[in-house]
Amino acid sequence: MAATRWLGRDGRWGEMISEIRLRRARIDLVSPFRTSFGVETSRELLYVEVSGEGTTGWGECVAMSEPMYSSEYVDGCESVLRRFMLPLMNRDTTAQSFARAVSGIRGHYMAKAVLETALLDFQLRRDGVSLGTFLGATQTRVRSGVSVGIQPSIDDLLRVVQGYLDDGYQRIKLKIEPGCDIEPVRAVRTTFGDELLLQVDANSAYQLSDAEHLARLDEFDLLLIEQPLPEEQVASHAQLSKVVRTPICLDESILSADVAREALDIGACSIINIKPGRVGGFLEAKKIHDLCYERGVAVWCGGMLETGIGRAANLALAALPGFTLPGDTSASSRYFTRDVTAPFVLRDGHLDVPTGPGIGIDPDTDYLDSITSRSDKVLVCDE
Ligand code: OSB
Ligand code: MG
Repeated sequence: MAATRWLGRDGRWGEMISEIRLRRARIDLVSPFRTSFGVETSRELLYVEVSGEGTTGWGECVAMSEPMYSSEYVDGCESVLRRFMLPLMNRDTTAQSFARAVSGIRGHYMAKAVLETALLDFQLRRDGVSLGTFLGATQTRVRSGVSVGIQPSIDDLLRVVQGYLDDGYQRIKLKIEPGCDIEPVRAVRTTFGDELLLQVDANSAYQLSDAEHLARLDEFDLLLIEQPLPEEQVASHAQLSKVVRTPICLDESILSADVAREALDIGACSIINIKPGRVGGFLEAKKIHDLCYERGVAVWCGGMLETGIGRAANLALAALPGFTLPGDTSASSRYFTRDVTAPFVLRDGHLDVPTGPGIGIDPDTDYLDSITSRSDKVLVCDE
């Protein structure tokens, strides 16, 4: 094939995109993950691969199979990508120009994020720059926390938490829901002591009328309570924060840097969970980080049960200076018996930030192919 090179805005020659693929796969989780919105036993996967001139950039979609965490779901992401986003692409589309091109499409953050990330990985690999360097990372490794699903009994919970502490996790997050909140938190705090960094995540399961109940969590000295109320009820979180002393952290509600600014301005939260997939990609995630850093608001990197592709990218973000709290950036073994990349391994309670070009890691294609249900070429540019 003829060499397809283009002169970029920056005056440098770069490779053009010759092919984009959408890959669908599924991977089993090592144990069921129960939250207030459902139980996951496996992860439906959608990867975007952007290729040209022997380089491939990867993106992993964070949407789940059902619209229970948020309105997005993986089949919906694939649909909106095919119908409305991929048609906006050219051979020389960059992550930045893509972000501008899709700014008129409402919502669909997770769909935007997966393609934007694949584009960013493609161009950074081409340029030999790591995602961490591009974003402004200042840390070479990040502290790891772990998100613990709702367990059948308190005994089970204590056993699971003990196992994670033995692994070296530096912070425990307990999923909670009405009827399964005060007592499990009390049991973990009592068993593991006051030094344990402990927080909870309700995934929008409560109402503002539960404020007095949630205030009962104050005695356990939690780092934060994550997304207690529905996504749309940002202002109610500001009300809640007048009753509950535990810091409120928003996850689902924070869909952009603009929402983050408004939420902070009205006192709806004092901490933000940044998930690139939830906000449309790493460019927006970086804006949220910068806003919070400027204001002295702590942030941490959330997770969506990502495989190694998504995890590598999250680690680059989590290495920015404002990420002062341990994230849900756990080791591969917390999720899968075999990851699609070389496994991310906990060392001394940390994960290393990849340093290679782009996201800094490649999938094991044989293994990935073995869990792939289909891989469709969706854009081919022939010279
Ligand atoms: O709310 O943070 C959440 C997983 C899937 C969807 C939403 C959430 C989570 C987690 C696990 O809490 C985070 C992880 O370990 O990847
Ligand atoms: Mg959450």
